[in-house]
Amino acid sequence: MLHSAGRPPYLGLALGVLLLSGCQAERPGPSGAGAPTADSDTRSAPTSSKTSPSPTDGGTPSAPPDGSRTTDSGTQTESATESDAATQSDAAPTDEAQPSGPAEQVLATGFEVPWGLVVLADGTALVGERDTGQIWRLTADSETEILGTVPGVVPGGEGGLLGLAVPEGADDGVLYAYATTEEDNRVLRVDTSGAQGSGGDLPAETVLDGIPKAGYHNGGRIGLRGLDFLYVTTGDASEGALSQDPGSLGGKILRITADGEPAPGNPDPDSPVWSLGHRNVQGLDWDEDGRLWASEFGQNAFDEVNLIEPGGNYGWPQVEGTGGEPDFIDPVVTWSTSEASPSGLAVGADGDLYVAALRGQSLWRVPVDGSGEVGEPERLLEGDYGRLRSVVTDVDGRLWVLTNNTARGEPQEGDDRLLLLDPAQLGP
Ligand SMILES: [Ca+2]
Repeated sequence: MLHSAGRPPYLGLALGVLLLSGCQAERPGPSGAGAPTADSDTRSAPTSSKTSPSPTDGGTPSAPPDGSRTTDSGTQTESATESDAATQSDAAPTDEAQPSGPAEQVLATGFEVPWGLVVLADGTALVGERDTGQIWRLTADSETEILGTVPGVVPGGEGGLLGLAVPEGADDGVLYAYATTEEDNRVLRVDTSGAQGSGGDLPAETVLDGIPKAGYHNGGRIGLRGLDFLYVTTGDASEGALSQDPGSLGGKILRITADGEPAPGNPDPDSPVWSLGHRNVQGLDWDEDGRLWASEFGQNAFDEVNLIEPGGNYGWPQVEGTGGEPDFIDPVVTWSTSEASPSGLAVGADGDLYVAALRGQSLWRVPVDGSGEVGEPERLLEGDYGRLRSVVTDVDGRLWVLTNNTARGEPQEGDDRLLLLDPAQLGP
């Protein structure tokens, strides 16, 4: 189990490792010492690390969004309105900014386009890399190793190895993965029980296939409730009409059994569709009362957080943001796309929502009261770590966050990183 008081033991081991890795002149590729058994991989493992305590002015929240929105030109992809010129290159990195206060620790550095993140009850983290299809394991005692590779992943655009999920309480090496393949997006069940850290292909079987894929809007998050049902977020694959088509798996939140069948209790018992009218959902989590919250990329103007109801229609492509139309369910939170572009979402131990923003380069905290009413979002870590991809709450209520600067944006030395945050210490 994780230590509920004080830092976990591995944090103390890591400072020197970061300093060593900071001297290296080249990337890409995870650097470092901590590791490895990655003998079949030319890269070394991501480095377990910890930043030096050099607080900056980062983390001071800016004003929450108000009613005056700016509208960007162009369709929003995960970063379409950013400069994509700064995609990952072999060039030496610029000086690394190391924003870190007592509320934050950098657990590992050097991931290449990380996306999926699972934190197990024993403090082990699994991190999937979108384009390599590799899964890294960071153990609670600071060991970082490559677990293996999900077979059949065909990265392209925003597609690749995306969300990961492990059934609560399972101890048999079952890992669910959302992956873009040659034909489609699909949910795979990966067997990690025999993984020896060799980096080779992991055994995998298809749970659900036929989810539309495209360069943009692949969705990709998997949520699990207990051991039984998988909730899968999909995107419209750049074809908005799919979102309103109940026969398409695109632009939906799906609810399926471990065998890929429509889960008992679905609105249409013969369909895996749980909710529809989504553009590109990449974050979801449940609160203590069982409410399902999901984050969604908007197009030009409004990103969304939605409270998901079974059978609910969330409006895309007819409505972006708040439309007030009776047939559609309006979001409970909207941001301008420049403020957010929200990928991962986690419900914190405090019941608030934490949303990892790519373009907004922030962690947004959305207060939620006991009745499910949301308050004004609060912007945390603005710009401190660049683009943020994923956020997970662990059993001790801490937040684990993956950055996303090696795919787009402006990678700094050490990117991409796995962060550990104490939400109680974040903010003003
Ligand atoms: Ca909507």
